[in-house]
Amino acid sequence: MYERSQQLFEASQRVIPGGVNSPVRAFRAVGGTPVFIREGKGAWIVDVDGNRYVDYVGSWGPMILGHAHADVLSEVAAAAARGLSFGAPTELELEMAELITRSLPSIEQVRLVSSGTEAVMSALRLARGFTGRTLIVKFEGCYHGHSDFLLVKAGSGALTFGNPTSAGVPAEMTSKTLVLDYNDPQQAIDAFKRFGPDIAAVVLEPIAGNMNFVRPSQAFVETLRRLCTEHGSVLIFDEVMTGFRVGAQGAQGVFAIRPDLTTLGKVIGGGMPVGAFGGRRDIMAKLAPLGPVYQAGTLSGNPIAVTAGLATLKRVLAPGFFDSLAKTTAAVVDGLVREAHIAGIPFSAASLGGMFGLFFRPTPPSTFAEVMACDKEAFNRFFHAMLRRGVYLAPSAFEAGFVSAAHGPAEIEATLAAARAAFPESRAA
Ligand code: KE4
Repeated sequence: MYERSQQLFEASQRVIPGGVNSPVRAFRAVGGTPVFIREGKGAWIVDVDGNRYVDYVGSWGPMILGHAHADVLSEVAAAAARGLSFGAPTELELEMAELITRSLPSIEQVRLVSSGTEAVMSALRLARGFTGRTLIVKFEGCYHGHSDFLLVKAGSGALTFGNPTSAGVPAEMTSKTLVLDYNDPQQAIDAFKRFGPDIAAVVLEPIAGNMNFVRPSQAFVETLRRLCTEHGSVLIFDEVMTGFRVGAQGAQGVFAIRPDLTTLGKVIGGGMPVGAFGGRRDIMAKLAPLGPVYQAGTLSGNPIAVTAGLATLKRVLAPGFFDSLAKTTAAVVDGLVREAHIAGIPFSAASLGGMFGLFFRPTPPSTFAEVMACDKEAFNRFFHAMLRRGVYLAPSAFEAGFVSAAHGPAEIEATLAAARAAFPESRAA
């Protein structure tokens, strides 16, 4: 069933650390051999052994139109024929910046980069440069890319500064990062009481997709907005995952919160490397070449990547796109909950737009601790039972899932039929 993937994985491990170019792809969280993908079309991917899967990873969010969308491919091909990269301004970057600033009113100016990590790293440097302060507040369970000062876990006691979660990150790099509990407004209030004048920025995933799928309470996001306003700190919504994924105006539209800076990625590249950060004009004015905060990138705004992103966003922003996508996502998760209950499995799910979370616990979690208490082993058994039946879920109990516009009744039926057999197999032997 997976012979060719196994061969390729063995060979890859000889020349690529762990055999993969990004750790989560190695299946270490779920066990087993990662399947190597040969091609994708619409909602489906095919591995090198010819096994077909309904894809709920979608390259971790970008493939919101589905794989190999004909119109996107033809626009990318036409752009490629005009040259791949110039390192000079192009009209395409203006078109992308105007589309983003039109779609997200909190973004008055925007800078394109090549990844989400780069977007968040740059936004935080900009926030520090703008405020002249150093402290950063983040939340346990949120992931913002692999910049040194964000690879941090909560300090030993409440309101103590973070410790590195990765080797190679010196303690002083995380000593200015305070890690608080997601969805705990009081703790944020206490932190600002103690450190407010020194806090440069608060950064959060406005729906946490890197600890599965956790929605913030309205009180939590409103409290953060109020605290940042009162103390002159920069509120950063990391919408790399939620931007143009949970709705036309991202999570900031869902919660009606105007962040000072927003980071974007994934969908805005349509599968090609694009990230972005932007927000208040007075903050963006501090950025080189206008101001003293340096940031740069050889392939920032690359015309081919931007073409893929524009071709994707134009279709995503068409009237009714998210209504239809949200209906498909709800049909998938509601069906899974129904099948789990028929099988007598403690299971719940949550979703917004084209993003969802699956939990082996009776109710959706609202905190990092509750996510950590989910039955991870049951998920891992379910993951493989679904994989064997042609459904490709995110290979980790702590990752969100993604639906594309190409998912339809056939994919939903295939998914629920697989789940009907897989849920009983999620029980411990
Ligand atoms: P990238 O550097 O991977 O483009 O973006 C980093 C990033 C920043 N902010 C948020 C909210 C993110 O979700 C991410 C990246 N997400 C992961 C999926 N959990 C990417 C998958 C991977 O690491 O391979």
